[in-house]
Amino acid sequence: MNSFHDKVIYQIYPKSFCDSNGDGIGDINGITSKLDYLKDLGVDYIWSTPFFKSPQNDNGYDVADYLFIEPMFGTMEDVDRLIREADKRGIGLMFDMVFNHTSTSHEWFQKALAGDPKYQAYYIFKDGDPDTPPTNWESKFGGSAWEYVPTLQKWYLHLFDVSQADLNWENPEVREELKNVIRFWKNRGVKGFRFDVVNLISKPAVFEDDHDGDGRRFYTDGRHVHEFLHELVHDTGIQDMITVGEMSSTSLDNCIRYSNPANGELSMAFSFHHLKIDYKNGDKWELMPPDLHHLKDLFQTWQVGMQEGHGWNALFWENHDQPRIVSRLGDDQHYWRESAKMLGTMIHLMRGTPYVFQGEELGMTNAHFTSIDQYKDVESRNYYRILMEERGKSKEETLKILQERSRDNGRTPMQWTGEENAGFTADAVTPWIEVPDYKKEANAKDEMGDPESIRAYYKKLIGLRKEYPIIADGTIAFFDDDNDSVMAYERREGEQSLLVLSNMTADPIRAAVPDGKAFAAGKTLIDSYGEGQTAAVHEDSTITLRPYEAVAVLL
Ligand code: TEU
Ligand code: CA
Repeated sequence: MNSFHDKVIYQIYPKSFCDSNGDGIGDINGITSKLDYLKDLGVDYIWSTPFFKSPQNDNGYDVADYLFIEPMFGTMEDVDRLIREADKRGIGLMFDMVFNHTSTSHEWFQKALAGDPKYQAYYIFKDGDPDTPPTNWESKFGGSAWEYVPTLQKWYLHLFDVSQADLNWENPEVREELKNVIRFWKNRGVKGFRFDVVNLISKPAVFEDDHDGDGRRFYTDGRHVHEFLHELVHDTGIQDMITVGEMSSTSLDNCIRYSNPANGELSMAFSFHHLKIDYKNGDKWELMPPDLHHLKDLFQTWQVGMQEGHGWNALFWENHDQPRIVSRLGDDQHYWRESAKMLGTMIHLMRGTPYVFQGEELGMTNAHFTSIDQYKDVESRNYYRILMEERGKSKEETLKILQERSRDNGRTPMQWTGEENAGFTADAVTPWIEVPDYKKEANAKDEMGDPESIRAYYKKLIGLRKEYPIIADGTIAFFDDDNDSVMAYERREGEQSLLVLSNMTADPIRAAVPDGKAFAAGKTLIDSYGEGQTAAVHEDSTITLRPYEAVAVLL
């Protein structure tokens, strides 16, 4: 198996990246037109979220045909050209395989609805009476996870939207169909794959009510998931390609198994525990300030645990489902640049492969929308109703929650310029989702010309990983455990040591370093306050970090 330790991946949400033909919707030719920008940033792969045929109820995660390009995004020729042009620049394309479910508009589901037993066996249909769903499981987007089909007198399972029917992976014919999808794209020159919620594919033998939760414990990291993944990877011959699985509510042990090269499953895994540290009682829709102690604890557990188990982490703060990190863990008003740079440093110098989500490298912020009409996301719109009607929140509270938690925070148009439509689409066009009024200075044009910009800093971080093998391959250990304000870790390779300290707060903080003298004599690789800015070491082997300062020193 290949290792991807020195690679950096850039995630594109095509709908919001660049509109090449003035219909207000980003498209494939838009991506192709920005390849030089990505080449300059220094990334190795692009992971694009799905642009396959889809009714777009969940912006493409409801796939109606895995082998056909949704016309609003372009054509197969456009995709071929994108792959070719990226390849010329040394950039590989990773496609997003949504294999846990299909759109209910998919031909397979339509045949199932028409009564064809072969295709009914592709999905999870259960007999039952119209008033009682087979189990009490809840959809991740709110409401029951089951939908009744009166003509069939059967229920089907949908862990996500009602238009996203779960596939039955226990059926070998389904697995063969999905392998053919991989083979098709591999033959067209795709260099890697991201697998959507792939730890949910194996459902239990018996479906029962969950009296303690929403049902996830019965299908998360399910009974055959490792077998199924191994088979998929093996039979399609993608062992040496870069692959990443999105793992929902997963465990460390399972992620080790998913990503340990000896198992022949995936190159790495996304887990989300570190992005729930501001969920009150684990509930996304209840606000709480971030628990930094918990964040430290989680990184330590996962970084060290994956290392011990020979697993490999995907490192990330953002994606198209998450709010913007500078608004979430930083301060997008008073310490916009400092906190964005600090957060980038913390992640990029850890053990794992970093992902940059479009606009993160510019310090793009949350949308700060104030009306429900501005939101487009199915989950946000469902919860707008649920929070008010079922959970008794006021309209003001609900809008405040969406401002913090909506997936649309990460889906506003990529800010190419500081102008009206942010250079995302032509001036006279209305983009499918609004460009926020909030931080117009977070834009590629202005930042490209500024050596102190967040973008220049991200470019430097990406370059460091390639220049210093200790970042790609060094071991990791954490120190200064008792200081909740500072994330402090050491990477080590042979005689070399790299110390990375990040102040996660708006207050100046004293942080301990293992050896003051050595630290003072070390070489600063990067500092969020700029070159030559690293603070002096005090007598007691501590340094003072300024608000949101991060520093990496090589000893
Ligand atoms: O997301 C899976 C997922 O469970 C979450 O990130 C989800 O959006 C969040 O927990 C809801 O609070 C993946 C895709 O990234 C997402 O865009 C899709 O909507 C989802 O799968 C279904 O395909
Ligand atoms: Ca377009």
